[in-house]
Amino acid sequence: TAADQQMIHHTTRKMGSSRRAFLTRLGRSKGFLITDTYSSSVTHVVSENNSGDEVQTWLDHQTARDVSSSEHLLDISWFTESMEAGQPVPVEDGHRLKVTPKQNVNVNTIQMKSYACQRRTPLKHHNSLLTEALELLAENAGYSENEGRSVAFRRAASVLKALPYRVHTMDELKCLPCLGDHSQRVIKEILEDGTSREVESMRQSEQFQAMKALTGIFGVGVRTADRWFREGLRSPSDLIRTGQPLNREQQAGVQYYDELNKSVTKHEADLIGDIVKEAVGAVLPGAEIQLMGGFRRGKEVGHDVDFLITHPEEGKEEELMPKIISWLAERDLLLYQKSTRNSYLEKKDAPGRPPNNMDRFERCFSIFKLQRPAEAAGSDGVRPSDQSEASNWRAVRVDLVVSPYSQFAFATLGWTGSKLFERELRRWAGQEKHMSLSSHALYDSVQ
Ligand code: 8GT
Ligand code: MN
Repeated sequence: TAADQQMIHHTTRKMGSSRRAFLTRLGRSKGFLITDTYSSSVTHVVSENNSGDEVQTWLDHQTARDVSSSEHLLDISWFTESMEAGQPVPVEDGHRLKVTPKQNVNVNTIQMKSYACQRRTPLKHHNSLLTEALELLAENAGYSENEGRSVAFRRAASVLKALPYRVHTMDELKCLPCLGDHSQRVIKEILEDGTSREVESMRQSEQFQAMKALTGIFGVGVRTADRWFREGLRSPSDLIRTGQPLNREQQAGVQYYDELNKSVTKHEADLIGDIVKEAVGAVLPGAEIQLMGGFRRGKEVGHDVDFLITHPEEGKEEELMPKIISWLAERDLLLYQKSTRNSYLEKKDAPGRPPNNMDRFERCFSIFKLQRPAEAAGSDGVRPSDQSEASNWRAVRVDLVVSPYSQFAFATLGWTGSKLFERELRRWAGQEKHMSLSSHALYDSVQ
């Protein structure tokens, strides 16, 4: 038998579906593992009456394909011989489909789905030079409160991330969705000159840098940053120097500015996870916690750490947050915290709907005081110069969210991100499926 071998019948117009079904049944009856859809664990791709190039092109367009995939591309003769033998016969040259060595891949036929949630978007991809430029434009559009433009640039970047190859010419982009004129102009510039003048001058501009610095303060949104910019302020130190009135959140943001702008590692996220687990376990045994956001997607660094907390017995999770916070505060683990109650529970004075993508869960925005490992904080060793004298801890932004068990699946989906992916998922649900998706539920909009 061939339990460790996987195959797929590559079907096109040339291998009809009934023939394919027959061969699949036959193979399976002999213990061959045959998949209905392509995945990166497939080892043998079998086709009938297709040229090697056709099969290769088809393979290149499979989003499940790893860059490192190397399957046998085989003619049906290998399959029929294997059927007769009752086991996979050794692959010989005669079985192999001939593939023309690639020079210029014919990429114009690529099938790129138009919603980000329908595609695989790997963290490591082939077009970072282009996507970084487009994401910078998105960031800048966000600073002028131009949400639509910002999302358009992010969508364009996301399409390029999904491409299984590096883009070399504009021709290769012809059939791709979501690439607006402006994005194309910038891509063209970078392909031709290696860099885009528009993007570079924006990156250097005083306004962009000031907005980045000011919105980089915890508790400061675009509107506030923009007002400060127009008043001539450029950085957190300008706020202190001129004695700007700051709310409690912003004060913490300015106080821990440098630390909060250093990325959080997965290791640090896990350490914080252990602390939160201990806190939750102490105040409500049986409660469950889950690491969310970028780390759940496999990122190695992030700007904060997100946790979702629930309890299998519906209702037990109510009022859990204040208890967790007291437990943490008593142990001097919090530098700042602000909780909001579950807004479904405050019927009387609650506003109609929370803004846009905010949900109604009980939530805590906090800054954790995370102990550094002993050697890093040691008094005699060499210390990183940017670390303050006596500090044996660092500040880390942490978001805690509590969800009732019945909504946990939706909350998990909604808090995994990325922001664009979530947005596209909701858009796809609404436009294509006529359903309404939130972090609380999925509704059929018609029924
Ligand atoms: P990071 O590495 O920069 O932290 O990246 P991230 O973890 O992907 O981003 P994040 O800003 O920490 O957001 C984590 C997830 O939570 C994202 O999917 C984002 O859409 C989601 N999120 C919020 N606020 C809210 C909210 O109020 N409701 C819901 N449902 N999701 C939210 O950031
Ligand atoms: Mn996050």
